[in-house]
Amino acid sequence: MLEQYGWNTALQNEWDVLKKENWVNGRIMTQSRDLSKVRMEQGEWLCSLPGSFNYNPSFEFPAVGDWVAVEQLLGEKRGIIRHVLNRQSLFVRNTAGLETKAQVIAANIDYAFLVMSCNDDFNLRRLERYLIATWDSGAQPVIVLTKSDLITDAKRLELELEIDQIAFGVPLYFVSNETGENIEALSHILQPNLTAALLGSSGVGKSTLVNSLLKDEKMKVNTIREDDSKGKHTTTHRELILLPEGGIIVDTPGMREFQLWNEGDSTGLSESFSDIESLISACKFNDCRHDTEPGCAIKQALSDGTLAQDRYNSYLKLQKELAYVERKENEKMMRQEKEKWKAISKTVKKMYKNN
Ligand SMILES: Nc1nc2c(ncn2[C@@H]2O[C@H](COP(=O)(O)OP(=O)(O)OP(=O)(O)O)[C@@H](O)[C@H]2O)c(=O)[nH]1
Ligand SMILES: [Mg+2]
Ligand SMILES: [Zn+2]
Repeated sequence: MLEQYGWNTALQNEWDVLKKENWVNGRIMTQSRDLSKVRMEQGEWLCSLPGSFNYNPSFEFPAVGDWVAVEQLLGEKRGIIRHVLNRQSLFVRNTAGLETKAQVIAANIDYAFLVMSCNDDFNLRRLERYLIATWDSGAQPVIVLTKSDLITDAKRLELELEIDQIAFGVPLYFVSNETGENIEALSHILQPNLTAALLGSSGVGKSTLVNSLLKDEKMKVNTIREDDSKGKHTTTHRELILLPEGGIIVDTPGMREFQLWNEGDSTGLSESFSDIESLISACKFNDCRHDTEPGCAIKQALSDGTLAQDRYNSYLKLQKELAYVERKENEKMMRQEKEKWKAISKTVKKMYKNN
């Protein structure tokens, strides 16, 4: 029964070692500050989080899609989340603001459906960001362009060509909740027991897409028909939903800004920009700064037009952004380490004084 929700042998093996008396396994369906709805074998339970989870950064904080161990309250259909099982993938962003802070969007997803609408919302540079985050998450990206009913064939071709320049080999679907285009194809990707998360800006039609896949009006959608509703969020929390054909989908509130997260192990940039990375390896000098050096493959590609200036600029910008987050994280760690040693040396000094 939990297999329906994605439970597998790897999780079972981990669970066999981990489980204690009164502990029950389940998957987080929705998550608010300190309450989660968790799907157990026996149904849906409302579970709370002990104070020990309330710390920053919030990586360890249980998220939608997580498999957790719940300590059952004696004889009741509720409990306390005690442990998060190993995550098979994790989609994270950096919360907007001055401070860098990781925010987990969804855990254990097989596919990241990167949703943009064909009209107002479409932005190639944003798509690059989402792709990097997806490669780093461990999930497979699928590009979903919604509202295909609103564009001409010429516009469609143009979008296809643009995307082909930055997302080689990533599956791309033009989708319409109006005409039903490619809804069937998406539900085909979502084989039983596999999980996909819908990721994108507000108003692009994520919840409407869930309804199309459900063949039901379960999700609340924006009823005001503007091009793309900006700044108005209809969906307010992340939710995991079981589809009739067996797949699992996570609806999320639209993200206004999408900044990248990096713990120093990001390979998403190299994966997303393999075109640029292979040019760099063709530069004559290993330490080429692609500035005035002779035999620079980047400069050559920029001048003959095989590499678009916009794409190169984007690469440099994202590289800087990732380096910035990593530096901030290192600083934070060093500060914490320093505080720890300060506390230890204080205790030791006290001990000497007392002797
Ligand atoms: N023309 C057209 N309109 C659509 C399509 N899909 C959704 N819409 C409309 O777009 C608007 C926003 O749809 P939602 O599903 O609420 O968007 P969302 O991405 O879930 O937005 P948030 O929950 O705020 O993140 C609604 O008015 C939908 O009716 C489509 O395929 N074609
Ligand atoms: Mg929504
Ligand atoms: Zn160079």
